[in-house]
Amino acid sequence: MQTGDSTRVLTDADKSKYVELGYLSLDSFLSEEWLRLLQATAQEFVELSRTVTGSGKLFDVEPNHTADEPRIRRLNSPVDNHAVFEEFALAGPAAQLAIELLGSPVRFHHSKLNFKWADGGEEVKWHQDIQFWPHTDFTPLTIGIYLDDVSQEMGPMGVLPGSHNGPLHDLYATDGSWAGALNDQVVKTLDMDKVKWLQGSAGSATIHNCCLIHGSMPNTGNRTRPLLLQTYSAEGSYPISGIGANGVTGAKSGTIIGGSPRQTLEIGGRAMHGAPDWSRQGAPTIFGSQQKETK
Ligand SMILES: O=C(O)CCC(=O)C(=O)O
Repeated sequence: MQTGDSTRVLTDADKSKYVELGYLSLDSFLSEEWLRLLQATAQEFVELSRTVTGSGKLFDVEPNHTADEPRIRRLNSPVDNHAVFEEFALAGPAAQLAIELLGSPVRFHHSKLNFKWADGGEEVKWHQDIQFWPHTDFTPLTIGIYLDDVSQEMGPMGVLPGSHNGPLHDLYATDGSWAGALNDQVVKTLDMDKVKWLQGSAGSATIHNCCLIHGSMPNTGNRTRPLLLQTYSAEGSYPISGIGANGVTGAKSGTIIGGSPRQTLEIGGRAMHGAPDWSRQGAPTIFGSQQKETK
């Protein structure tokens, strides 16, 4: 997929800051046109959510969600569910931003729209992302777009600068179950005075590396906090199957944006040129490949 003309939005200083601190916050990143389009598309899903009574494949809703008073926690995989979200993430401004940071081409991983509803929308506890969907390197990053103005009481994204260079924490609870969050004892050892809360106007962007410790407080404000998130890695970084969400990240997961796949990768410091991707059309046998038969 091509991205068309890319408007450069990041300075060298922005890129250095991302490498050093593991995050960026870009105020008023989106054009008015894209912002209105994304807001209207998100609203279509709010209306659709009135027809569901509980969480399912498309929506994760709060227990008190009703048709009259929708309370959506998350729209799953927006890219697979609406052409506007697909265009935005796979060819539009989010894709261009990913290319600026990771180089061209990039590999799309997944998207989600976290609503964090008004008057009590739930917190996201401190965590790192990479344990949820390990890759062959640590290039994956997530680009978030606020679809409304987000002030402190609305539970903006909170990040611990520089923590992407620290340990990869265990996100299991002490009873051995998956918690998806850092253990409280570990959180107590972190210098939380350094946390930056990324407030921003509608259309602002947040970017965080997959190893950065981040989370957000409940929304105690009276407006919902829609945050559209999309994750990319460098083209040579591959999700490792059989662990976490890899393999269930949607039909568009793995899309290469801004060029062609090279099938080169490095694992444990050893480089190789891997076979083509046969995951969609099926693999030929070694006999067929060596005799040059087409499948
Ligand atoms: O919605 C948020 O505030 C944070 C989202 C997040 O960290 C995640 O979904 O991994």
